[in-house]
Amino acid sequence: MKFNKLIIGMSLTMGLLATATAQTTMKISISVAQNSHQGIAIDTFAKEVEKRTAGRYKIQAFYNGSLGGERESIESVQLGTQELAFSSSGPVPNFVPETKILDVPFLFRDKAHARAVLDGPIGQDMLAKFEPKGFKALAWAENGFRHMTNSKRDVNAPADLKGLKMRTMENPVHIAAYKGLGIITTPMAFPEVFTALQQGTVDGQENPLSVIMSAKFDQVQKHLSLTGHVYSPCIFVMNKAAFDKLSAADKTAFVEAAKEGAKANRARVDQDDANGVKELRAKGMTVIDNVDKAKFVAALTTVNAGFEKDFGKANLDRIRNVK
Ligand code: EAX
Repeated sequence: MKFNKLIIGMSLTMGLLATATAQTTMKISISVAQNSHQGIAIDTFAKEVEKRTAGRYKIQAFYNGSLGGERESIESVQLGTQELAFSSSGPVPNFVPETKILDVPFLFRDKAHARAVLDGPIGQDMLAKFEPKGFKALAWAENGFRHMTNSKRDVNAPADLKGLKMRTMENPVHIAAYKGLGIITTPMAFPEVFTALQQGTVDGQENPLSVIMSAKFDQVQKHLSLTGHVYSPCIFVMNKAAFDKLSAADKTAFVEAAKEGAKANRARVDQDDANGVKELRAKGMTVIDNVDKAKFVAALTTVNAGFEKDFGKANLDRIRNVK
């Protein structure tokens, strides 16, 4: 009798111990290198989740599109084969159409404006739009302002873009806008871009300095123009069912960890924007840093009229008017 009690007592203790140390591992991925503004975002997130859940949750990070490009990783999150992803907003409208408005060219004045919109009511309302689609959107972060690179010529004005074949993201707003600028658009997943540039399948691409540097596009592109034509948001997305399974305290831990990741991400984008031109020039790129943006805005008049019709002028103005 005594012995039985001992056995029961021991198994109970072992069971409790097992529960106390049980660790759940979740995957998160990015399409760019670890040494980047996105790498620091997910590495910070992983560290913060582990810290805030006392190690009960471990985040396994995958870099360089090793789990697929952004569209694929978001799809995996929606299906639940991967719990988390960090992605640009590029392919997101294919899942959550409401986000399309964020990628309208020349919508944001600067990063401070974009960050204020995303962290304010407009951005926060948009996070809720992910839920009916099977996602929990944890926090906004960013790539930064996108600029154009190519292997053919200096781009000072829209006329210089005529006939350039450029890789674009799989985003309908980008594709419409770049066509409007005279570019021959080739939508392609990010992991294929370096090779496409190297082999001349496309002449150019557009991305923020953070991405251009971490992807080493300077090795395959000669001309960079600081067009800043589109602000590129990023987002931490999680499979909704996986999020819903968390305790209330762990839910908060995941959201706060994502906010910390976003903070580290934005600080790195600022740093890359501050150093990027000098670094890329040192690596041999020709950088046009006095692009006449008004000419690009003017070239987009027709396209922008279409966007105003599609998204509603009031909605665009609501974003533009955020101080
Ligand atoms: O998020 O596809 C792109 O050009 C993105 O900007 C890149 O994957 C980083």
